[in-house]
Amino acid sequence: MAVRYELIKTCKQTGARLGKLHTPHGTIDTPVFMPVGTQATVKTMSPEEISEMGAGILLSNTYHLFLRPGHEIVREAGGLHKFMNWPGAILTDSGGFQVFSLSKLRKITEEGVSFRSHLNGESLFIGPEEAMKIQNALGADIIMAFDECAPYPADYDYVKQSMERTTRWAERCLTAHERKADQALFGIVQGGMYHDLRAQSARDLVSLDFPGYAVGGLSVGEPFPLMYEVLESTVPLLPSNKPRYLMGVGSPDALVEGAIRGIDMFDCVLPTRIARNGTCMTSQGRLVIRNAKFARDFGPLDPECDCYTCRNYSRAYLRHLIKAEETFGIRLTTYHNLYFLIKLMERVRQAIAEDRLGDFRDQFFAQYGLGEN
Ligand code: PRF
Ligand code: ZN
Repeated sequence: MAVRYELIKTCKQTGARLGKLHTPHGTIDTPVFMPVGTQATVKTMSPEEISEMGAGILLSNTYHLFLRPGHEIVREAGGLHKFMNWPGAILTDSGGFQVFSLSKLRKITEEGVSFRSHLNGESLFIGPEEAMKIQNALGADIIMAFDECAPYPADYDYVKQSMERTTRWAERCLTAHERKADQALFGIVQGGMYHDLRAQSARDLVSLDFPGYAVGGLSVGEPFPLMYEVLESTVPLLPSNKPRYLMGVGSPDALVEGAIRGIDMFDCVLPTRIARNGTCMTSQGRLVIRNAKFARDFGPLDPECDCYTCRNYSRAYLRHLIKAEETFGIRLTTYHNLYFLIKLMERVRQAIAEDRLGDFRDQFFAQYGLGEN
């Protein structure tokens, strides 16, 4: 078994799970936030920095690495871990989602998705078999089934067809996956915002017996309360002895609310993306460092944070670097945002261990604020 989930305990106040994810590249404490390294790098960060901030698992993308440099080159390099010099665990997304958000002229059929590369317009195709072949070559510890993430909003019949096809694709992925001994293939529950479709998707995928399950198709523009409702109806249908991964979710409030609803793993480009335009997650909520009011603020970015950035640099200096478009500024805000989410999850795990995640949520939101943060 490539990946084994060990449930340590559930929080008596909320039902959140404290666990361990044992992988061929280390054991990860869960709930966990996974930084995103789309192109086999977490933008502007070295693997040493990522590891120093406490991350043990990264996410990378099949779609991007297939287009460039090509999965055969990564295989020749000895796999993704070696290629990018990352000793920890890696999860690769299947390409199903990225092909819809990035490529041009895509066409979905029962076979898979035909599309044109967003880099050079080349006509390409990825179906379940190709997604497995690419991910087998990349060699991540956890690989994802090829799915379709329905847009929001979408009508019932569209979402039903798409969800049922995603299940058929999941079966084809299981058949095509050639490295079951050292790569765990996770199934992805779809079904949009429709509870009965989510339930059908969960039941069908659970009967296929994947080593882990993701909840896909959320955080696609729906209001947060609706996402939480879908989680409440979906997560209880997943087996409690396997990990559960909420795809593409990374705002602090959704991480805490997701953990409370039984999610073990999260990923999102949010912390790294907003860092690059100078938006920082702090204990007091989001802070836009470009703001004129920080021009003479010589205090730390977040007084409650003890990351490298907050220990050594002022808001005024960070504002200057970001406004001057200096790479070092982006490195510092990226480091802080990732550190903030990684430490948040550490606090979430501690609160679960002490059966007080409900209290922690209330305290956290009283300071951080609510909303699309
Ligand atoms: N499917 C896949 N990757 C994803 C998603 C999905 O539904 C999402 C949805 N927020 C993010 N990343 N394969
Ligand atoms: Zn900091």
